[in-house]
Order: sequence, then C-alpha cells, then structure tokens
Amino acid sequence: MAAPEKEDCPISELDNFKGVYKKYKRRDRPLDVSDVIDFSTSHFCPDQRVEKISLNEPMIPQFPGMKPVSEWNAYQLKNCEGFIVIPNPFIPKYQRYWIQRCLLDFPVKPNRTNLDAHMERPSQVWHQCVDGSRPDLGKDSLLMKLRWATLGFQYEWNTKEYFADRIQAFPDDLKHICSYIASTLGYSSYSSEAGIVNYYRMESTLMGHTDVSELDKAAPLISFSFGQSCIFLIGGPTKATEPIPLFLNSGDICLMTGHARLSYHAVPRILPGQPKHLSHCFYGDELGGENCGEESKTCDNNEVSTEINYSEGDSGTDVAEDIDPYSDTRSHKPPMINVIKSDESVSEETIIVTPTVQGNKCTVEELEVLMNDVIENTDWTPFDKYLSKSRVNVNVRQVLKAGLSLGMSPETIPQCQRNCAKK
Ligand SMILES: O=C(O)CCC(=O)C(=O)O
Repeated sequence: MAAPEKEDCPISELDNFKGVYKKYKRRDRPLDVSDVIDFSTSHFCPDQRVEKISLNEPMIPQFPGMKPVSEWNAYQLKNCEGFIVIPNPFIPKYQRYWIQRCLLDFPVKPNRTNLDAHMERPSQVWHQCVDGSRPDLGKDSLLMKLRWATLGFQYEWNTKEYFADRIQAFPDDLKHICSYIASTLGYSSYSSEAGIVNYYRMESTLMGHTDVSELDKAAPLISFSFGQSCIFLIGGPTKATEPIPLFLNSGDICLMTGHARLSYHAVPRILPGQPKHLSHCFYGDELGGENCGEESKTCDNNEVSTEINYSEGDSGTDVAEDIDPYSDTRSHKPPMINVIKSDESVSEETIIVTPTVQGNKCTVEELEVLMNDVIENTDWTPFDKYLSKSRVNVNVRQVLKAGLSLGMSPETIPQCQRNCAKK
C-alpha cells in the first residue's frame, strides 16, 4: 500500500522529524548549517527563534568551577518553551574535572555500561585502555566501544524501565551541581536520581526519542556537553513538530523543562569543536579576539549562510551508526541483561577513582579542593587525546516525585513496585 499523503495523515503519524534528522546526518554532501542556532559567539543575539531569559541568583555561594550566575547567559527557544541552553558557564580548566569523572569514575562497576551485555568487562575501562599518556583509540579498543554508562537508578534501555533493585549511589558532586543549576530556574527541590553518560565518536548519532520513563515528568532533565560539538535537534511532543537544530559545544548545559521536558530530541551529527574554544575550556588559554576567532556576527539579524565540508569521520557515504537509546542496534545478537544487584561486591579488583574523590561522596565545600587537585595533579594528555575524537554527554534526571523514596507509596510509584516484586 502506498504511503499516505502527508495531508491524509492523522497528526500522530506525521513525521516531520525524520527529514531534518537525515539532513544533518547524511555525509554524502556538504553540510549546510545555515539554519543551526549557534549560541557560542560572544555576539550571539536572540532572534525570532530564541529569547534570552533571566536566572535566579542562588542563595548559596558560587558553585566551584563555575562563573557567578550573574555572568551566565540563558536562552529559551520561542517555539519550544521550556527548552533552555546555558552556553558554557564553566571557569576555564574546570571542565577537566567533570570529564575525568565521566571517563575514569562513572563507567566503573557496579554502574552498568553498554559493554556489559557482551562481555565480562574490566571494572575500569579507562585504566585498561590507557597506557601512560596514550589512550588506545583503535576501533577495537573498549574505550572506543564504550557508548553509555548509567548512574544512580540504573536505566534498562531495552524495556525503558528503572528497577528498584538496581539502584546505585548517585555521585554527590554531580547531584550538587545539578541542584545548583536547577535552583537558578526556580526548581529548589530538584533531586538527581538517575544519569546516563553518553560517549559519542565522530560518526555516532542518537535517534529521535523522548525520555518518558521517569515517574516525575515535571522535574527538568539536565544535560552537559563536553569535548567535540554536535548538532542537537529539539522537537515537540510528537514527531509532527519539525525540530529546531542547534549547536552544543563543550561546557554547554541544556535543560528540558516544562512543556519541553517530553519533547522529541536527537543528535544527528557530531562535529569538530572550535580548537580555540576547546583550548580555552581545557587549558584556560586566552581566546583569540573577542569572539574566539569565530565568524563575526552582529546583532542586525543578518543570516549568515555557511557551508561546511567536514572531513573528520566523513567517508563520503553514510556510515554513521544510530544509537537507538531503547534497543541495542549495534549488535544483531539478542541483548543479554546482566542484573546487577545493588549489594554486588566489587571488592576483588582495586578501584582507582579520581584520587581525591572517595567513591561518590563529597560535600560542596570539599569540591573546590578536589577539583583543583584533579586539575593540577592529573596528566590531562590522555583525556585530551580521547576528546579529540569524542563527545561526552551527561544526562541527569529526577525519577521519583519530590519527597518520595522507593517503597513509600505504591500508588505513586507503581512501576517500581511492580518491578521490585519480580526480584
Ligand atoms: O547527547 C545528548 O546531548 C542527548 C542525549 C540524550 O538525549 C539522552 O541520553 O537521552
């Protein structure tokens, strides 16, 4: 049967997402980024698609490693109310701390990773794959096969569920920074409970999806980007809404709040970051010129049309692998699920965490000391080399409604209760 004409489609079947996704994903022609919103230039001006919003000044001291909130910029998309981008509010060099956490500590057992379905992975992928300053970036390296790791409530990608018996401690430092960021938007009781760390290589993509498994869908989803840049698409509640493309660069934070919390979103393209921006982020080098050597843009809203022919990872054919967040399409084998009990012991292997972070525990007061220690005393070279071909995204969610914990109210958390009973 012929595909229905667009006009005949009920709204729920219309797909205006896929075409835009494919436009940015395809590698057989130069990439046209003229429509992609770029918040990175210091002259970025709100236009007909974007408005600047104000943030609340937190009543607590400035968060370690971040600029004062009065110096942050925050933008909302006019056609996607509640989708907010805060371009890089980190003080130069301090992204290193978070990147090190993402690579060294967050994929450590008992947190689950994509590797677990296929092998008994070493507890510490980073240490397994890094020899001195040299990370193994070969295609067979476990580091390059690492695609995701889960934090806190361990998400089950295949069934889109959280299980009450698969809960690990959520890292305190990440919890503190998310609470701080959420408070700038008036979410004073935000509680980070689950996190997904996504590791992208230059050819990786992430298909359009919504994040609907959390029981509290009113709390924001908070997302951090590190390393290489990407084109991010944000759509609406169904695929009928044409998504808006925007760049996310190292240090950028975006929040999906309110109506945008359940919007379709995707990452069709990873792109090389601006070398000057990355150097500033990781080494604190002075930015060249006022706008980081990037294309100058003034506030007269003249459209700048740019065609980019990226060579990195571009084979001329469409080689990108889509990460379908809900099924493991990379292997054609049926996925095997390793159930990790929360009391699983990992004591046989020595776990080397970021030297000054004892497991996941730390107070905000300790963080500045920890961060400075990491920045001063860790060889950044292997991280820099890994990031030269990778983007890391940390995506944090509150799962339970405020004030509840698992087991407190079967009516409010029926799904978790049901899964608990399967034990
Ligand atoms: O990589 C990103 O920026 C988005 C990741 C994402 O959408 C997810 O993990 O659900």
